[in-house]
Amino acid sequence: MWRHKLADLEQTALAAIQAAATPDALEKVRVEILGRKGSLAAVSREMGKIPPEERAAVGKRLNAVKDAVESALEAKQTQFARAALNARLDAEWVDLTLPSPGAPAGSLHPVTQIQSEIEDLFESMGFVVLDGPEVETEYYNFDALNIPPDHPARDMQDTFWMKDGNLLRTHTSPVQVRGMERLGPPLRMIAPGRVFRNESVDASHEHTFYQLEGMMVDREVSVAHLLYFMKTLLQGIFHREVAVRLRPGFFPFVEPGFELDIQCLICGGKGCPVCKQSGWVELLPCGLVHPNVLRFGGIDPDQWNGFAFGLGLTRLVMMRYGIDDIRLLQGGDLRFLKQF
Ligand code: FA5
Repeated sequence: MWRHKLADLEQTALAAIQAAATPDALEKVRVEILGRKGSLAAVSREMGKIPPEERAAVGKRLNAVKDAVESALEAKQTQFARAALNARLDAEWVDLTLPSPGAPAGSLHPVTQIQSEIEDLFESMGFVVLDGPEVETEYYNFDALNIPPDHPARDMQDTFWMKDGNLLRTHTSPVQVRGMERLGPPLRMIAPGRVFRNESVDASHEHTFYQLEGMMVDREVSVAHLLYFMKTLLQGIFHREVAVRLRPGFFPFVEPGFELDIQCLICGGKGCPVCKQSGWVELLPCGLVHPNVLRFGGIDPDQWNGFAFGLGLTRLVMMRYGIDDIRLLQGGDLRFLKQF
């Protein structure tokens, strides 16, 4: 009778273990069989009722059932653990043979892009591209441009002075003089670059911004030549007619001097913070090179003359892309820069 009871118990227990579908269900089965109030414990408690001559055999059989149940439980637990591990490995699976996504690509800053376009345009018209130092001498930034010490024009451009008497160039015009010295007449040059002014910053003024200087020296250069190149420049950048106005402008290094303004493309001329509500943006001051400047460059003004211009490159970029605050351009915000 005990033999049958234990055989039934073993069979039921092993079937329940096999049927357990989850680790929780298996644990429940384990407690039902092996727990303190489980079916095997119930049999143990009844050992006293077994005739003494059968007790040893039943005890042995009971232990065998217990061992069989424990190894079935262990096998099932291992099976669950393996399945869980496989599921995790499946979820974390990576294909090591896939090509890597690569480093994120950067892009050229809009000022650099437009600078390159203007360089291409002027190179196609026989101009060379020159570079000049950002830390400049007083001589090249002012004196050689016909702005002697104590000249009120020095106050037009608030200057960052260095302790040694040099300065951060306030415009790209010093490259005119360096260019004349280097190339001699006749010459056609442009000089893009960074310039610095000690002035308060607002929607259209930065302390650090970009200009692009241009100069042509030849025989009998006239205002008509100047206007032709300025028109070609604006057409090349905007690819459409933009309203411009020319007014007299004073710069000691040109005579006559002009301010070439373009109608504000942010507000269409209605007035906004960028154009200071005037509808016009100062973009392209220019003029015929002053004879004194030619002399400083080692060129005889009786034989040669020329024109020069100083394009506000950063402002041009604002007009071209409709950027309504100059501070965005050097703010370092990649979300902004990624749009170009
Ligand atoms: C000059 O710097 C002269 N060197 C230009 C020149 C060259 C005249 C050759 C004649 C012949 P101005 O200070 O106006 O001029 O500056 C030139 C342009 O730079 C301005 O028209 C404007 O577009 C831009 N600019 C001036 N100040 C700032 C600023 N703080 N932030 C951004 N752009 C500026």
